[in-house]
Amino acid sequence: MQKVTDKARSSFAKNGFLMAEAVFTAEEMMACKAAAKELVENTSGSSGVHVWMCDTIPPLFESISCDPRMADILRPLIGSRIEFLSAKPVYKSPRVHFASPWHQDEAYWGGATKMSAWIALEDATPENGCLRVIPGSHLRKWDHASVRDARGFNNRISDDDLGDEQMMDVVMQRGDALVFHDRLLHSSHPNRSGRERWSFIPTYRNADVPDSSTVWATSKRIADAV
Ligand SMILES: O=C(O)CCC(=O)C(=O)O
Repeated sequence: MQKVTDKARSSFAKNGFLMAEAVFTAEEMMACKAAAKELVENTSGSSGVHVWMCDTIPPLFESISCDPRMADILRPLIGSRIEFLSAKPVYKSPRVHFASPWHQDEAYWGGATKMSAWIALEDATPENGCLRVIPGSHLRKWDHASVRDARGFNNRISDDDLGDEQMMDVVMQRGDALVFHDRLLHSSHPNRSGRERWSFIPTYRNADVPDSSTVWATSKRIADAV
């Protein structure tokens, strides 16, 4: 079991994210990637974000999202009554040569604070499109522009609006999970590797906090007080 120390909790409060290393095994990540690939190929097949709500999610995605190892990491950050809401495999094809734009996830769903975990289904580097974050940006709400184009992500913040904010590349090994606040500004690098890049992002909230967001009709409790 991974222990989230008081120091890690304070760092999460200050920076808006927490890196948990080697949460899942390589075998588990390869199985999740294979399932994600098959499902995405059987639907649109397109590069980008593919969302599954918790009431229609395939069993393998649900078991990764609700795994007790994730609950152990989330409990000190969210509270003892954790609700799983939805999960998204993210596919960056070798032909995606543009960066995913900067945004706060909250701009897409509103309401109470949610947390997500960016789980690396394969090693993530600046070359293949790893995540970028701005530590501490979760402490305020940023104004997003509404944009529609082939890059997806209709709510965005332009690089110009970020001024001299300190950006950080999040280099990860397969099986690591980056838990982040839904106000943390994040984006991802273009994929210049010539190979596919897959990640998996489940989202959670505290069941005890009223949430005015209308995005989720259903949720699933994954952890109670221990
Ligand atoms: O995995 C990525 O490339 C970025 C995904 C992302 O920012 C999101 O789904 O909010």
